Amino acid sequence: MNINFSERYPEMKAAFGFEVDQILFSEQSPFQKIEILQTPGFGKVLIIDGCIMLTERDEFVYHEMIAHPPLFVHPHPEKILIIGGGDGGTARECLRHPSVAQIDLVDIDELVSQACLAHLPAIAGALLSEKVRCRFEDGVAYVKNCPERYDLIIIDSTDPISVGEGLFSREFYQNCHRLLREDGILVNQSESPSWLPKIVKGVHSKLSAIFPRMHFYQAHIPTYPSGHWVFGFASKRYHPVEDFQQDRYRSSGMKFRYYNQALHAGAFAIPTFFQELIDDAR
Ligand code: AG3
Repeated sequence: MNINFSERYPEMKAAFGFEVDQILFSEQSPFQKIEILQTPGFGKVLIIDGCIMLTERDEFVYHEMIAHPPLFVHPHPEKILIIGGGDGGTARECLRHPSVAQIDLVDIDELVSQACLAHLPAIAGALLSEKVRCRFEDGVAYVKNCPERYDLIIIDSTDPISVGEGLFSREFYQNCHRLLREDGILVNQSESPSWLPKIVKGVHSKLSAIFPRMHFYQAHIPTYPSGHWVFGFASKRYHPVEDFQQDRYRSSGMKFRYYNQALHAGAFAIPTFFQELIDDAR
């Protein structure tokens, strides 16, 4: 077997590699290197700066889990802000909820969306919805000056290096808090407690200092570092499990490939080592 792409994990002195059939897209934008590869094992794969952003094989896990848990806790999610998410996968899942009337999507790099519209239309097609307003600018600056108010903010970022770094800062979270209505919810992709504990701990200490409720929930995403991935759920009012909107979930008739009612509650149960990591004040 020829491994012709591998994502390196410097923290672990390890890597994850796979065969590539064809390079469909490879360009350096002003912000980052964007590649879309055709692979025999994972379908098409979107890579940014050498890191796997999504694969056709398992993107449903990430996109269902970043969107539906908060959307089934908020009683009437209407207006959503997505920061990052230029591939369109998160917008696609949000649009499945009939109450969602407007999605503002702010991604720094238009080339990601253009590449995904050309090569991953089943994911990026959501960007063409009339409910979605795409703005290609820095999310950190957007939340600083934005006059809008939202029910839900979803931070679908890259890792906290390069352009993603500011999206993990206290000031950014503070501005997001201000943009949320009085019962608003913020969800962010928070990396891996197994292999990137410092990042997860940082997200916890910053968000729990700003929001009255802050919980993590987990998902198994095989093509991300360690496969053990978590999302932060920071909320002004609602409890992520007690306020699950069971009736709306049942009557929606929506079918998912990963998410379901039992998993909604189960995802918020976290392993002991992870609980100890965030309880440890150091
Ligand atoms: N967001 C990126 C998750 C981080 C993956 N990290 C890594 N491979 N080192 C995914 C965007 C999908 N909408």
